[in-house]
Amino acid sequence: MPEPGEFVSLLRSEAGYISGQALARKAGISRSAVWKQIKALRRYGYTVESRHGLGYRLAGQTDLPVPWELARMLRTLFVGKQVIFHEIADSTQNLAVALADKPDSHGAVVIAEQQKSGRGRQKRKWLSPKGGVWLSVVLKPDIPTAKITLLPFVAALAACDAIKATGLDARLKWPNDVMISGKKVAGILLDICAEAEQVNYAVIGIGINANVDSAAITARLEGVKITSISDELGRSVSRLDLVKALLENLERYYLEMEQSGAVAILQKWKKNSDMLGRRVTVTQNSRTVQGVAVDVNDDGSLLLRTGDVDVNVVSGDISVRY
Ligand code: BT5
Repeated sequence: MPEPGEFVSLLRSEAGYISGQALARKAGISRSAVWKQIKALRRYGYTVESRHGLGYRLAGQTDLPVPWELARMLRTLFVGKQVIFHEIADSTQNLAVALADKPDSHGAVVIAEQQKSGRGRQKRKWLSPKGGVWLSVVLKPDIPTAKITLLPFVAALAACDAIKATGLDARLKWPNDVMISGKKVAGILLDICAEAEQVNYAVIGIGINANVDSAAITARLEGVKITSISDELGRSVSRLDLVKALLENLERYYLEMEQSGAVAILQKWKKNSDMLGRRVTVTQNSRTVQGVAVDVNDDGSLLLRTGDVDVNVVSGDISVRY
């Protein structure tokens, strides 16, 4: 049985209709197997027209980030050379962590159309209905363990750029949320396996509310302001184009971090953020601290001015007063 990617390229190579018989011959499969392949392509989001007496014609592309389409489109050196796609998964993060132990998994990407148990930071839940972009990337960075805190900044910057390419004004909020008009549109998660000096692997999880109904998500969360690309634009975007941009940006910023270090990445991060200089409330577990967000230090921690005292905040959630 040919892979869906091989079958779709057979259809794509035809200018017009191709008969079921000719398709069966070219693919080396039976007529009923052709029908199964057509049904599978439609499930993956392709429009395949069928006309009595003429056969089949590929009339519309998929918008799903399936591996064979990404393989045609991605201009990267290592990110996304291996892509695993699931229509439904518990969490792409868990699947990618399992993959990370394998050799040659540097740059491997696990994508799900829907997640049943998407994870946020600190064991929080990440709601992941159909329509979103939910993916995890395995990275084996050649950087000291102390610098690993920069990876989420690299990923947030990549997501922010990809969302901006759809025409929206996306901004970054410390530590690594992507926001539109003060509402969260994307989040980043980092899992690492490291020794004192050396990182064995890192898995970066990226969740983007692409074509999801943010009201339906908000209804299941308390007091969290969220949005989606489709709600902001008033139309759907291609998840395939979004993932292509995201992975290409991720590789570009990752290489920049390896070559030029923290400062260049953090400078770009700060340029895309509008929270520096503003009053913020930091929540760490049940403790809250208020102050002015003065800067992001070279290790990624937040420099917070409370009265006359400057403190470094390493982790936490912040709300910004605009
Ligand atoms: C994050 O956590 O923002 C990290 C999210 C990472 C998700 C990706 S999807 C692919 C990969 N596989 C996974 O299983 N996870 C990663 P945090 O900052 O802790 O935010 C979590 C909080 O955001 C939750 O407690 C909710 O309040 C809120 N939330 C849940 N689902 C959301 C959604 N779809 N959009 C916006 N906010 C959401």
